[in-house]
Amino acid sequence: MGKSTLFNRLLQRRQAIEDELEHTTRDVIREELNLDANQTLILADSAGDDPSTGSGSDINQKANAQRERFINEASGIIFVYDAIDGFTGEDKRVLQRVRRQNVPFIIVANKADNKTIATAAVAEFTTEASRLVTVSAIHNLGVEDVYDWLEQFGQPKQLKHLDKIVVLGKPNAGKSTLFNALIKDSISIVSTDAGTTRDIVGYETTLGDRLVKFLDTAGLARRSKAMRGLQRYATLRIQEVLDVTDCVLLCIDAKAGLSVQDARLAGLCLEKAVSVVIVITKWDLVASEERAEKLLDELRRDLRFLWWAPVVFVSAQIELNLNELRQEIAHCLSARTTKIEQPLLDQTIERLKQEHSSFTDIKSIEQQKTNPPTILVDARHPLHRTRLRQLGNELRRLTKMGPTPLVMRTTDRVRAQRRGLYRAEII
Ligand SMILES: Nc1nc2c(ncn2[C@@H]2O[C@H](COP(=O)(O)OP(=O)(O)OP(=O)(O)O)[C@@H](O)[C@H]2O)c(=O)[nH]1
Ligand SMILES: [Mg+2]
Repeated sequence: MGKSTLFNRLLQRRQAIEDELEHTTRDVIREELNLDANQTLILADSAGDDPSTGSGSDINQKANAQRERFINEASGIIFVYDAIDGFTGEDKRVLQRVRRQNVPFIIVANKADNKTIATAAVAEFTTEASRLVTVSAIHNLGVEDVYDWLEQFGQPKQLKHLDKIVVLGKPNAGKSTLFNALIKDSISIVSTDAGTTRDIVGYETTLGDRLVKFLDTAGLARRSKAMRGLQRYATLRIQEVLDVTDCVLLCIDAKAGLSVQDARLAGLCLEKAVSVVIVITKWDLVASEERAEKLLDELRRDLRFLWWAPVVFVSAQIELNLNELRQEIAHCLSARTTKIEQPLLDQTIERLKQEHSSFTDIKSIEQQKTNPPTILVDARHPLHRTRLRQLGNELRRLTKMGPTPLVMRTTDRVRAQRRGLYRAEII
C-alpha cells in the first residue's frame, strides 16, 4: 500500500520490509525519528490485512488487535491511502476509526506521482483540505509537509546508552514468545505458523539498572526452502543489525535440536564480535536430564567456537528460567566492557616471550577499546594466528573474562604501512 515506503522515506532508510509483495509487514514496527539534533519522536508503521491468509485468519486477527492497540496509544496518526487506487470503502472504514480516536491526524494521499492523481485526491477531501497532504514517497514529493506536521510531536532527545539484544534463530523457534516474555508485553505476533515475524521488531525496556533494547527478528530458514526475496532481505537485515548488536539470544528449539542454520547464525555472531547466550527454548515440552545432556553434547561438538557462551534452558510460555536468562544477558553485557590493565598486558607478554621464541617479534600490546574488548598487538613481523589466539586465551584466563568475544588485532608493520589494515582473530 506504500505505507512502509513512506515510513522509510520519513526515516530516510530502508527499514520496514517493503517487498513488491503487498502486506508484508505484520507486526507494528516502531522506530525513533530524529526531527533535528534535539528533537525526537517514535514513528510506528502498522500492518494492513494479509489477503493471502484471509481476513479472519489467526495472524490477521492478531495484527488487527495490535494495530488497534497502537491507535489507542498514539499521540497523532498519519492515515495513508493509495491515491492511484483511490479512496476505497476499506479506507473509509479505517479513517472513521481514526476520527473517533480524537488525536491530531493527517490524511496522506500516497502515490500522488502526477498532477492528475493529486487533483483527484484534493477533490475527494474538499471539506478537510487542511488535513490532506499529497505525497509521492517514491519520488520524495510532499514528504516535507509530513515532517512539518510531525514537528508538534517532538520530544527532547535524551542522551542515553542502549544495549541492543537481538533474538535470533530458526523460524518457529519461539523467538517472538521469548521476546514478549522478556519485555513483559505482547508486542510481537506469535503463531504456530513458521515465518510469522517478517521484520525486526524492537522494544526498549530496562534490565536491572541498564536501559536495553530487545529486537525480535524473522527466523532464518534453510537456503533451499527460502522464500527468495523476503528471506534474502531478512538475512541482509540481520547482518546489518548485528553490526550494532551487543548480545544475541540464539534460540534453539529443545525438541528440534541444533541445526545447520543455528551454526550459521552462531558463526555470523562471532564474525561480528557479538556476545551470545544460547537459549534452549520450549523446555517445558521435553525437560529431562538426558535431553539436556544430548543438547549440550551437540553444542560442544558444533558450536565449540562459542565455548564461552552461557546456555540457558527456558520456557517463555511458562516463564521458566527467565530470570536466569536475564542474569546471563547482564553478565554478557558487563563482560563486553572488560578493561585489562596495561601492567598485566606487559607482564603477560614478557612472560610469553621467555616461554616461546615466536613471541619475541611482539613489540608491545595494548587494549584499543572495549565493547567488545579489543587488543592491538604491535609486531615486527607477521604473527602466526595460533600465537595470536594463544595470547588471547591467556588474557582470557588471567582476567577471568566472561562471555564476550575477544578481538585480537595485529599490525605487522609491512602490511599495515602498505594498506593501513589490521589482521584480526576473534576468539
Ligand atoms: N510449549 C511451548 N510452546 C512455545 C514456547 N514458546 C513458543 N511456543 C510456541 O511455538 C510456536 C512458535 O512461536 P513463535 O514465538 O511465534 O516463534 P518464532 O520463532 O517467533 O517464529 P517465526 O516468527 O515464525 O520465526 C507458537 O505456537 C508458540 O506458542 C514455549 O516456551 N513452550
Ligand atoms: Mg516471530
